[in-house]
Amino acid sequence: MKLIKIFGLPLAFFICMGAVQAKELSPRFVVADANKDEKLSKDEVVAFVVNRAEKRGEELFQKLDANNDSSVTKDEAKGKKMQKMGLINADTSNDGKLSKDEVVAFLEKKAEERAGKRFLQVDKNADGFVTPEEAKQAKQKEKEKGKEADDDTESENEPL
Ligand SMILES: [Ca+2]
Ligand SMILES: [Ca+2]
Ligand SMILES: [Ca+2]
Repeated sequence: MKLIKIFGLPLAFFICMGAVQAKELSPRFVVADANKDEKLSKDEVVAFVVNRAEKRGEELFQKLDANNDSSVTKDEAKGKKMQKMGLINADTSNDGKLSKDEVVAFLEKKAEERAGKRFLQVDKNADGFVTPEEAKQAKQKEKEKGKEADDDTESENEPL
């Protein structure tokens, strides 16, 4: 009997914790919040989007590299989407081809810039942290405006 009492309490405790955690945090917010203080610092946001951009860059590169020779020529990168993303500018070595590193670096840089700008917009009280409430407000505002993300692949990187 004593044993049941001892183990009964922690169980109730965990159930309570579960209820607390059911607060509305988007899954991305939770992942991005590296130190789990339920606020996002700019560093956390940037780290999150850069990490995603890296994965996305690798996938994108594989898709673009039609003949699998580990470089993407201008022909291979000619699609509309590439132009929209400005990927042609990713050729930092100026050899007319894109390497995987160039594609990844390009997407990372873009993601970082975007995240920095967006962070300033979302952090309404400018205390350097985005709270779940601030993130929610920003989302709602966008919904009201009926604003569609201009690039679907970019919006999916947004933790805010
Ligand atoms: Ca945090
Ligand atoms: Ca190049
Ligand atoms: Ca804030």
